[in-house]
Amino acid sequence: MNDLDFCRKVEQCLTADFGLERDTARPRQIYLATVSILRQILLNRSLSLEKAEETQKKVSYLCMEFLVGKMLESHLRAMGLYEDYCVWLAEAGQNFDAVAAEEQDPGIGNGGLGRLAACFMDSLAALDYPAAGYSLCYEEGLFCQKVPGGEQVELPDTWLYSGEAWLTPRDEKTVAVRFGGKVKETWRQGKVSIHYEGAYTVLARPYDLFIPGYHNDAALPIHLWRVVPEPIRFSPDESRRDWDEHWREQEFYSKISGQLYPDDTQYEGKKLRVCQQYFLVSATLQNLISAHLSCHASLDDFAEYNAIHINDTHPALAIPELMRLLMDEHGYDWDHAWTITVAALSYTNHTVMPEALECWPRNLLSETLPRIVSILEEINRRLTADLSARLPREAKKVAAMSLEGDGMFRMANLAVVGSHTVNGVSQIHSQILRERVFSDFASLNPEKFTNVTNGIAHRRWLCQSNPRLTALITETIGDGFISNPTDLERLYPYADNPDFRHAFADLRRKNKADFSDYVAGVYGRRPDPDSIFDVQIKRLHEYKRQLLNALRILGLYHSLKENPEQNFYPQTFFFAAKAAPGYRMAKRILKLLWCLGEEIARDKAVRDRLSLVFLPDYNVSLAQRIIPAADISQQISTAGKEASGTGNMKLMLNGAITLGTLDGANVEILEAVGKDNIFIFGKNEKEVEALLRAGYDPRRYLLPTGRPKDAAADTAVVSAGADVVDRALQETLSSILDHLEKGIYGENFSDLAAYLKIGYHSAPDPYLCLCDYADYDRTAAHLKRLYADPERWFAMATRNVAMAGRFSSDISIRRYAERIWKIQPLPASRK
Ligand code: 26W
Repeated sequence: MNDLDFCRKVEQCLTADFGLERDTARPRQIYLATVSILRQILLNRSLSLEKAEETQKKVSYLCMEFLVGKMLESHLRAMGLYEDYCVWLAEAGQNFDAVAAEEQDPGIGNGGLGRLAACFMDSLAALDYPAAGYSLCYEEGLFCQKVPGGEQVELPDTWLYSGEAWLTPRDEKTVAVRFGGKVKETWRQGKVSIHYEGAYTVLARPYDLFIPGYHNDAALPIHLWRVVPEPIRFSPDESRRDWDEHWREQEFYSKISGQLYPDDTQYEGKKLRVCQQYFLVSATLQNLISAHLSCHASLDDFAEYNAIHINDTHPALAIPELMRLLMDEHGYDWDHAWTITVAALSYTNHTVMPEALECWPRNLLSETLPRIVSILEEINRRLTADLSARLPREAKKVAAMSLEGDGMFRMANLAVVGSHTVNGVSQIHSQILRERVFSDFASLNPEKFTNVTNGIAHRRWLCQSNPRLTALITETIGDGFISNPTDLERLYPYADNPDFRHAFADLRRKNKADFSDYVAGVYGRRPDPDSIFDVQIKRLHEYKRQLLNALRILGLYHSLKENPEQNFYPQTFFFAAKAAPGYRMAKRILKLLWCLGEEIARDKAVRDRLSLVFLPDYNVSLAQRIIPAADISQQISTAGKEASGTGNMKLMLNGAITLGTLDGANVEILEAVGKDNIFIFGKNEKEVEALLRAGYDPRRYLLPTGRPKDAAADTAVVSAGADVVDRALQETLSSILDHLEKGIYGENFSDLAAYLKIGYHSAPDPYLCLCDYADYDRTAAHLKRLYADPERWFAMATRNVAMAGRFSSDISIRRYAERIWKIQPLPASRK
């Protein structure tokens, strides 16, 4: 379809669906009509893809989250319709931004994991691989965040108000998923047949969201499963039904696709989470099996045509569920079913934090998924028998590798055992998986473990969100990088070209002014675009150490108060972050950031040089606005804790300079740009481990209590493990902690001071804020001094952009396709 046809169709849709003309229609109706036509085009494309896929292996990417971001502009751009569509709107006196503003950012994801899944769909489509995403069609996404008075308030994210327009219900693909009840096994001639008594059946219907390829004919579906009520037919069975029980169950199971990550602190919440996970995997596998059988004689070759990818442990029940379907519904014996299952499945671990190594209580699984429990037990019986034979004198090791322990089923062990390949998401993270988290499995089966470093959709994170930089790059090296991201390396020599650097500096200044205007419009205060924009944007978590950043800002504040005449380049610190609703410490840190911002903003003596802006409701759209305006990218996690990070890549791609630890993909960014173009500080992963093992005592970094400040000699030096702690550092940190205790903007933060000093649950701050402070402060100060030399700064920025191509998700996806999924792009002949 050409662009004119497209615009004409939108016009026809406006008339047919709403009885409106393009010049009188409201933006919402134009938005709905445009999305409706885009959806029809993409549905048609994807149907032809389904046909092509019959003869080729495809990947199914299972993930509890897909943080796709707004789609109107990105889809129009990918489909080559954007420019003409804007002109067409303008001719009718309409404006693209007003139409685009009708789209809410769909918050159907938490953070890194969900955004990665969305970037991967973009690249799979751009590279024309046969693929589909699978997730749930949540009625509510992750909460919308408000922060009145610095307290996080969580409002429901009703993304479907504008998001529903993108969805195509695929009624014909509806399947049934069973929960609860009792399972009866009947054995006849060595074969088992399974009957369910009193199980509750939930219908799952996919609502498809399509992702177009970049300037090609691809349209990949993300199938979002939604609960639909089962039709009740009058039959003798129905008349015997216990209706009260039925309504109770219906109320519970109708919530399966209600909300992303419901609170699971209580039993009911845990049960709901398990049901969500099983609902996703059961519906998905049934869908894949029936698609396979529609064009193949049997499931013997299922794994030759299907690569099924488990993202984090959330969809790990795909392993026993595929076994169940193969054995109970399709008559396979155990060994054959197991061979098919392991050959089809692969698993990515996305974090080493304990919350992702999910464990489900045995009683909960037995009550909810009785047949799955019997399969898990059998997998485990065979696993532990095999391990005991191979490791005869290592009962402890075998117990640690078992799928069951302490009354829990361990999903991470299950995911490792039931997959042919396990990968981490950066070099250092994959190494930690091999050496620590899954070391016992890796020593038995080293070839199972590999690495694929994460990547980002550079077409969204550069071409779409930073049009000025994209224009400069295109003028300089052409537009080849849009399809071949490593072409950006041709920009490298321009780091030494003053004209290029000045043009870069100019456009950064404009991006900063635009962002300041946006902040002023939405939040009331206008940041100074001539100050350094120093950015930390990510989920709020102790290991990401927003607290360390806050401590340093307090340090700068004190120093400005004590020495107002100092030469201090104005600096604005931006934070944006959501805290998990039940995460008390994260909410306290958020409150500290907010209070500190307010206190500084009211201090006339410093506010022109130092400010802290907390931007509420961090989401993809806000990231797209702030990243092109960032000068400094803070990636300061405790080494060993951040699996990869992808914000670090997005900021680098836009020319921000990283201030970070040797963690996650920072390690590879350092490798790419060299140590003169990235600023690394702090303990490395091995040192962190050693220090925590030896016992970390944060009080070493503080003045001894009970001693007046000036009683000790100025030059006193205290040893803190391998560190040398001088008295000036102790004074700085003690006065920062005193300030927390005295209160900031009327709020007392003694709890945070105590956490840093003595910790809670009797363990001192495991994220080592005080320990890394001195090196952080030194490195940040050095980086800041460089900002005063724009020639040097924009040379570094240029090198960062030039070397960011290797972090495009196009590169990651090619690796997954070649090394793990063994899939090929669709042949050009399909068109
Ligand atoms: C509530 C349960 C839960 C637990 C873990 C929900 C979501 C998770 C995710 C696995 C956490 C996550 O998003 N991890 C991030 O994944 C990114 C993509 O691989 C990495 O870049 C980040 O480093 C990692 O924190």
